[in-house]
Amino acid sequence: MEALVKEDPSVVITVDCGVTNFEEIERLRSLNIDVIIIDHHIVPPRWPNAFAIIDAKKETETYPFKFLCGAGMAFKTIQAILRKDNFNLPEGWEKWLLDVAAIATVADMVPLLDENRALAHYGLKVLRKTRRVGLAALFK
Ligand SMILES: [Mn+2]
Repeated sequence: MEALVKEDPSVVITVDCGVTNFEEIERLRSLNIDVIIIDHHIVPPRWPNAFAIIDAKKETETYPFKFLCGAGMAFKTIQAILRKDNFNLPEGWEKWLLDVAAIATVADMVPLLDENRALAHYGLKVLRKTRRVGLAALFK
């Protein structure tokens, strides 16, 4: 938290945490830092006062698949953003993020069904070609 605040960000995006981090989110708000929470944990009865909460388990959430891991949720968020503005990236560019989404899906032990199965399946294909040095070493 101290290292984060020193960076003087205007926005903080959490992945795989945040829905229960009331104290940290209040601190960031007090410093005029917007917080966007991307989480897959069950939203408690009282929600943190974040700028936005993206959580498949939120009661009002209509997205049909409820079991994405945090990185899976982040991947879906990136897909949604790219549908609004592709930032001049080639179509389908986001597939190169699937290696990370696949590792997170397996490591977070979410059920390997439906979209999670697709993320893991195609993510392993991307992992074979990954340019991330650490992941390539791990994959070997
Ligand atoms: Mn998780």
